[in-house]
Amino acid sequence: SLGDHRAKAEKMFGLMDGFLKNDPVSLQKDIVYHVEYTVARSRFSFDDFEAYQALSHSVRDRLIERWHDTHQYFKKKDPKRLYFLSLEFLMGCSLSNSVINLGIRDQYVDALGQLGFEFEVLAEQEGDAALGNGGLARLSACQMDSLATLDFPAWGYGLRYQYGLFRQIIVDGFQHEQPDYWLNFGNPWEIERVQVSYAVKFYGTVEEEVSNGSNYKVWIPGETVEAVAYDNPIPGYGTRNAINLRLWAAKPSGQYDLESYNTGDYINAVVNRQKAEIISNVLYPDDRSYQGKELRLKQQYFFVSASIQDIIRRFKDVHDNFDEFTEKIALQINDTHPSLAIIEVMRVLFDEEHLGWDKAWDIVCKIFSFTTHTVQPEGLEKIPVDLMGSLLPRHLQIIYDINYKFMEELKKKFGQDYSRHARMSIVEEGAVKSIRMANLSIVCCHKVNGVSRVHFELLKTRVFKDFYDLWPLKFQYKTNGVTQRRWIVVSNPSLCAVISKWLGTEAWVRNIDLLAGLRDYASDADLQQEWRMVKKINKMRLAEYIETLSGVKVSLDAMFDVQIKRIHEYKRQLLNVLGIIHRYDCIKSMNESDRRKVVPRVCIIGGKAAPGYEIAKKIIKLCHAVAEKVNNDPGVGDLLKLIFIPDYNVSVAELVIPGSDLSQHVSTAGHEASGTGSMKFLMNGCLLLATADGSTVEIIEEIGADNMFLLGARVSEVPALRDQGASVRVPLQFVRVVRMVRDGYFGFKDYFESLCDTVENGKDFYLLGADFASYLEAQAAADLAFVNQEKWTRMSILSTSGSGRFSSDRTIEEYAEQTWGIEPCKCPF
Ligand code: BZD
Repeated sequence: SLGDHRAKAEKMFGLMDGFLKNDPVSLQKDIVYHVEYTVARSRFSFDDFEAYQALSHSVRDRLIERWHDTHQYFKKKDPKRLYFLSLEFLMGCSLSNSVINLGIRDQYVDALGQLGFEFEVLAEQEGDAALGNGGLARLSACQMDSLATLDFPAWGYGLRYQYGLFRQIIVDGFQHEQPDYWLNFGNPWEIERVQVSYAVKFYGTVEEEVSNGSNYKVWIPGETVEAVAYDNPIPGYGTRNAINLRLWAAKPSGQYDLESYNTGDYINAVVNRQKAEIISNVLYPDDRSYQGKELRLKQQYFFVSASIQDIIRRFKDVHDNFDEFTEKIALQINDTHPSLAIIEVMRVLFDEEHLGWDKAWDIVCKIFSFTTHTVQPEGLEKIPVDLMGSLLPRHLQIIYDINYKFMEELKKKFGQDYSRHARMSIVEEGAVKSIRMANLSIVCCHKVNGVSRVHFELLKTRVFKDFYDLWPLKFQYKTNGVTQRRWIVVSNPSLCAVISKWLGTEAWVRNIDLLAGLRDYASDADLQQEWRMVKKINKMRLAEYIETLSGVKVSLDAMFDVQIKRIHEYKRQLLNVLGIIHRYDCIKSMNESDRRKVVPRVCIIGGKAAPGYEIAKKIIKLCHAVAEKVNNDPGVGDLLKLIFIPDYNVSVAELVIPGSDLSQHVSTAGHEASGTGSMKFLMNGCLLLATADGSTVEIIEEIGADNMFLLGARVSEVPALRDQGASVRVPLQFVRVVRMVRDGYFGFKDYFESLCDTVENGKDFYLLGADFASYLEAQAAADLAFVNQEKWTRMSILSTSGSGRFSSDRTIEEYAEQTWGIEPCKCPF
């Protein structure tokens, strides 16, 4: 009975000593306890990795307490919840972030110090959780941090890949990919929930069934796989709230095919069951192009189906009908990758809950919103109809039904404008008939968000023009943001201390607008000196890392000029390398007195190329070929160094960003939907050398064009330049540096030929030649500014102080109010 249950719960609670304590002795006891009993090593003999494991488990215990309380509290209050669905999350490391958000870092540093351990050394034992590709995936992680910190009742849902994004290793300057089996040594940050599991169905047929005098469709699946939950607590900063990121892993289903067992082929039957796990095995490493692959579609539906079952189960725990569904649930889909969720909810409400089409449709249209991260129409997801029909036969029918009604609506509105109907249809006719997932999402969601103002303009005028004309109010944008907790507090403790000292408060960690207060001191000599000191410390850390990696010693007096991001033609790492070649060429031809005026540079490039992206891989090889020549040229010395940092990931970014002076964001205008790396550099007081693309346009408004180095054609100028083709004006320096590569000045003449072809003879789609002169000018302006350290430091302080708008806290507040309609639900301390 309930009374018994309560008595039991009270008795159990009485056995606990209240909440875990955070004084040094309690922490030490906990750590030693975990060494002995969790890691199962003797407390007299364990290494740094085992100490890290024990430490993590003691932090995890504290996370779990808050996470339990938060969910108890959410359950009691039953607020409208946000469910954030994303196929990718780039969480990076958890230890440092957790202790900072829990507010117990100093206590741990002390406790460990007394045991003879250094917190930082143990933290380095942790490996990155890299369950995503690039900007989209890191954005999800930043947004989870903000959702928790701002006390929003939110859940994240995703896929627990066994292999995260591949590890990049460089052999003779070429990229090779190695599997990232990140779970090899266990993962203390997750909680396996074997009892939280759902059956996910695939294939099979659809049959008619009569129930209560009505006809219903019943899906008879051909295969069933079990989804098991792994929960990852996400602690907020300065709050007791800790929300949940639930990742699904595929396991063989509880039900099994009796027949194969009865035929006596026991071994094969077991082996076949095991194949179910393949679904959550590996992350697709392509961050743009979409191929209609069956496994990818399976991954999408697998995670969507499990999440929707979980969400509906939670709702039904406290509600006995669906009347309040739309007041309690908001579902956000991160790009179109989880858009099958829309159809799945429709299927469950219509086929299983028998709500009737209109009611089910009405609910669906009220709860879903989606954000697109793409600029290129070619980048939009399409799923071949044959594939959809075989894997998810009932979903395909529902998509057709939705499309039929939508086409009827279009006819009423636009009459016989068939080309418009064809453009807007969810189903694309053609050689391969496919489902356009973006069209599907726009039709079914109540809001479609872009990720920057420029992106929004492109959506309205190009990518989704027809839809914008039909439903202008559906379209909005929320400029992306990043979390200052990870990108300043965790990764740049020295800067964090200086900021808090000068603002006289740590409140900016939760209220980023306060950073603007630094503006008043931008020219203050004392702040400037402290600011430069911080930069120096961070450059030292980075220089040490570079030396360990590459054996190259770099000068701390040089300007550290950094470009780190996925390698793409549109991001124009090639423009950067050609600029470096030009610089090298100039230095070589200088006399001694001119050389004394050169501002020394350490050029740092890092990023992964998708495994099948040939040109991107050639850009990586070119970086290495140029580095080999430049770094070993005794005539150049410290004036120029080029370093390629291998295996770029979140942790590498945490080290590199604070140590950079200048960072490059030089995409061809109109190609970067937003860009979030620039925001992290901005927060850390690194100056930007950038094109007026994506979020940069808004950064200019915040810090002023004279506090950065702008270059290149604008979005509006790009089409005309493209039309000029081979007759576009290209400076002689450009012709010369490309010629050097073509002629084999850096070796590998034949290999680089096709790379050179992408920027010459009228084929320079990304306009490297057209922007080259402007690029060199911007670089020269950066040199000039760097010589005047007072001016530079002032620009740097103004960059940090103007970065407030680019906190994900602001982005999330906007989503909460304008898109999701959710409110904070703060768990009492
Ligand atoms: O999303 C990126 C955009 O290119 C950036 O401009 C933007 O800042 C961020 C965040 O909004 N897009 C991606 O990162 N896209 C992917 O990673 C991706 C992954 C799988 C399939 C398609 C795209």
